[in-house]
Amino acid sequence: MTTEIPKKQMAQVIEKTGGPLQYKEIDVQQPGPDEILVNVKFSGVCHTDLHALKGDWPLPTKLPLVGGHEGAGVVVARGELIKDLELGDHVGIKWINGSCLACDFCQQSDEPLCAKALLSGYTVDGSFQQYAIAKAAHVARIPKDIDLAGVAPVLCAGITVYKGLKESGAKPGQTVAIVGAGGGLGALAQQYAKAMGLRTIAIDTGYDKRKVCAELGSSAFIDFATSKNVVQEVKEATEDGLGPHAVLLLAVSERPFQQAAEYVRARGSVVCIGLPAGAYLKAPVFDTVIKMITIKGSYVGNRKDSSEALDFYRRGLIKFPYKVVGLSELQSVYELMEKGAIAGRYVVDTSK
Ligand code: 8ID
Ligand code: ZN
Ligand code: ZN
Repeated sequence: MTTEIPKKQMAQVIEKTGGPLQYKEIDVQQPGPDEILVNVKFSGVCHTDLHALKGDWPLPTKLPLVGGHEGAGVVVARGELIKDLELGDHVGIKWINGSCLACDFCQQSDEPLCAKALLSGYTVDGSFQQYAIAKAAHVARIPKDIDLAGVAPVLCAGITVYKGLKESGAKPGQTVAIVGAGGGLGALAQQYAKAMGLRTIAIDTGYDKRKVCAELGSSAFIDFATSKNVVQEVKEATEDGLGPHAVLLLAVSERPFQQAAEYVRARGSVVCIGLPAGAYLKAPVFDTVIKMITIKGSYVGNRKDSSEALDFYRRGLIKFPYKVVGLSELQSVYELMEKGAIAGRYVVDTSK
């Protein structure tokens, strides 16, 4: 069952780790029995895509690789087993492209922990191409009244920070410190937190990010590059001076991972989400014990987290700054990202 699908398409291809990226014509693949072919319209650019290009993590990527895992598009072909998706339906390609659905983790809806999980734009080709393959069971179902460019960053950044906020245990009225607040995940985190009734303190650097964070609703902005004492300033930014109830670590540098335990409130939680290359966590044992701090990791979200995160967006609760550029310009987006010069998210339009 197919509509008219070209044999060739444009894609951004990584031939070898470290790059360069090659914008070129490649074949359009055919979906297997449990897969769909998605005509990707827009794809968000996550810092994970840059980590994949640079080979930052102790997990090899497939090569050659088409990156991208925030792909929003339209179903144009489906495998013979697929009954619950129609041609023309809008779907989202997420980081978790597929999982076994049978292992101990999958049975408990912890699909990201599945040892056989397929990762879009990492172990399988992702959304920086016009036609991408995804397992039908895992694609996000996107209602047709949602704009595809704006929802693209929700498909990784949105789901991830929404899950991270849930994992933090912070309750309505409490305060969460968002570290890396001016970046893609950070911008969305402030909006999800607000929608969940939480207060936020933003930590990042520079005028643009300060401005963006104020617009997104954070009550304070701490500039990590100019602050004389980040720990003290974060504590002082909470109403009673006792520090935030939770910390979401979204930064792509190690330093804040060594700092958060010092300013989180007693009984509070530190949630690690950012994945700086080769980084280690550090916390004083004494403070961790006598403050009863929880330190944990949080990794994307399951299918239910995904549909909930999409629903927040659909209800108009999640607004964040994003810029749309052509897929052909991906390299220049990475250059800005490397410099930390992106406030919010870039989204690529695969038709340009
Ligand atoms: O499931 C997961 N755990 C998951 C999902 C998606 C993404 C993890 N990630 C990871 C990415 O791989 C990346 O390592 O989250 C990290 C953030 O992704 P992003 O938001 O897409 O990156 P960005 O837009 O470049 O934002 C990073 C921000 O961190 C700030 C930068 O200024 C930038 O705004 N930052 C840095 I670098 N050092 C900082 C510091 N010391 C800092 N902010 C505060 N304090
Ligand atoms: Zn991502
Ligand atoms: Zn599994």
